[in-house]
Amino acid sequence: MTKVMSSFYEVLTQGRYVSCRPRGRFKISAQEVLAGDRALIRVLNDGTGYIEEIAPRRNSLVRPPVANIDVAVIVSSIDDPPLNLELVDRVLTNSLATGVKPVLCLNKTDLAQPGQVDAISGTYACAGVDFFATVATEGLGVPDLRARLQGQVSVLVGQSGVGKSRLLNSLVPGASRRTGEVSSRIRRGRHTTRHVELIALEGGGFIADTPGFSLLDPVAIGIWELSTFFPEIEKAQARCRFTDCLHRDEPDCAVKQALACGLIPESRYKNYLTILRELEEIDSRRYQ
Ligand SMILES: Nc1nc2c(ncn2[C@@H]2O[C@H](COP(=O)(O)OP(=O)(O)OP(=O)(O)O)[C@@H](O)[C@H]2O)c(=O)[nH]1
Ligand SMILES: [Mg+2]
Ligand SMILES: [Zn+2]
Repeated sequence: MTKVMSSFYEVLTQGRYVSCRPRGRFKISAQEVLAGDRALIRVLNDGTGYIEEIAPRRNSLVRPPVANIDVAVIVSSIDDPPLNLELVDRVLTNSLATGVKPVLCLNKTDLAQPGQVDAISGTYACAGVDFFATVATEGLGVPDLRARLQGQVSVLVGQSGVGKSRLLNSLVPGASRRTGEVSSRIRRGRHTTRHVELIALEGGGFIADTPGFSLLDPVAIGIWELSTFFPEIEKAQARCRFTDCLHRDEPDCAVKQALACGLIPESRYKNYLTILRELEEIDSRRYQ
């Protein structure tokens, strides 16, 4: 399923796009289908088709409505909007908790101060996350990112204005002509939220642009589970004195020691604590 609109969906089968409408015995409605779904379709004589069955999903997102995603490309920019590593770590955590592999793309690196890109790249090397630096407007760094996404189903996520649409156009020349500009700024009041389109990548794979921000809604994560999404924290915590250490104010905390000697980046630890506090608040509200 490459595209889901309110009255029809588009299915790619054997190299051909088939427009499907709800009909037939099952009448699967647009509410039940997501871009990214794998479907069994029946093609009619006039070349259109309908869906008979949707295969079980490996994962799915609500915003944007996409299923069976391999990779979330978390796009941020050096400036305009300013870099926000707290948002990056939140989306990164939600992505991992949803079972979608995150990849970081730092865009607008033409606006970076000397050494800034290396510092951020170093921070996420500690976190074991693939990192790409790009200038979407000039195509810099785009071939490496394209190679990483080959054969995968990916979504571009990130704040409005970071350059997701420019990046998509740089990854797949001509993509905007096919999709039209999808922007949260022009989206207001129009029913485009369900309109997600997977664009075929040359050489295999698909990618979807998403307007505005996604993967930001809180995902149910247990407080003890959180550190599993921060590999550098998880690695250090084996040496904490208490096995139930949350690495806040507990004595003999190996995570705080690792932080002090630079093995854990400050921003990552700080964002871990922020997310932890939020998860605790959600928990306490649930048991009130
Ligand atoms: N300097 C610089 N500007 C860029 C770069 N990439 C994109 N821009 C500019 O940033 C602005 C926003 O880019 P978009 O691609 O529309 O941003 P978006 O993430 O799709 O935003 P939404 O659709 O609102 O979510 C545009 O004016 C782009 O030309 C870059 O690498 N460097
Ligand atoms: Mg856009
Ligand atoms: Zn600890």
